[in-house]
Amino acid sequence: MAHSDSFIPYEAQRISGKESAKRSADYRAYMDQRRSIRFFSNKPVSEEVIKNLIMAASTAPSGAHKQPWTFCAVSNPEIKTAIRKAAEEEEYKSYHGRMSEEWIEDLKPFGTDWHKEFLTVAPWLIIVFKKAFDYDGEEKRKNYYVNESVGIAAGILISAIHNAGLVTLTHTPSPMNFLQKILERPDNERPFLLLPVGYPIDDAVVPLLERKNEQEVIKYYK
Ligand code: IYR
Repeated sequence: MAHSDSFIPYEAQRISGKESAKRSADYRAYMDQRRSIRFFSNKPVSEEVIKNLIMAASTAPSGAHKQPWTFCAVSNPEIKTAIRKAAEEEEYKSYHGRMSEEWIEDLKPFGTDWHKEFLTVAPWLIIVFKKAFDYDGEEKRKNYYVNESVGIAAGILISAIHNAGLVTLTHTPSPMNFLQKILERPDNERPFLLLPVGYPIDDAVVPLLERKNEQEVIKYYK
């Protein structure tokens, strides 16, 4: 195998099979409590917490370890207002003609519409950008498996948010180039996902949904 000259020993966790079984069951149950929330409180969340969530996400594996992501953490009210205004303009057009009838029908159980109040109410918006390529000075450097890498980082971020007792929602206004403009990101960065982060209001509700069961999602080949 080709070798880097800088390999270091891996510190394995060395836990027993029994402990693995317990931890996996606990984590499964814990993650099963996660829900996408649309009703945010304006209760503040510290910058330290946001930093930890993002740096946990940034541990994600990535193609050739290029770490092709930037996370914009927005608490500035004027910027949140600008994002909400632009997102609602796009969403209005989507809900009034751009989305297919099937799509509108599929969204009925969630009660969503073009209003995106959470974009100004939640204390933080994290906007995940994918880096199509990187700049090394003037020179362009390739990134690999960018969508996969950034998708994995977003998944870890969502898990970290839940673990911190906070809630989020994967919001994908479409098209979302306006985020690149408002946040003045360079031309190698494209918006990937927008996550409001905060606490739910006391009387927040979520749609009654069922998750697919083991038989539906796992096909064993033993
Ligand atoms: N982006 C729109 C529509 C929307 C699409 C899907 I797929 C959802 O699961 C939820 C909403 C919006 O944010 O309202």
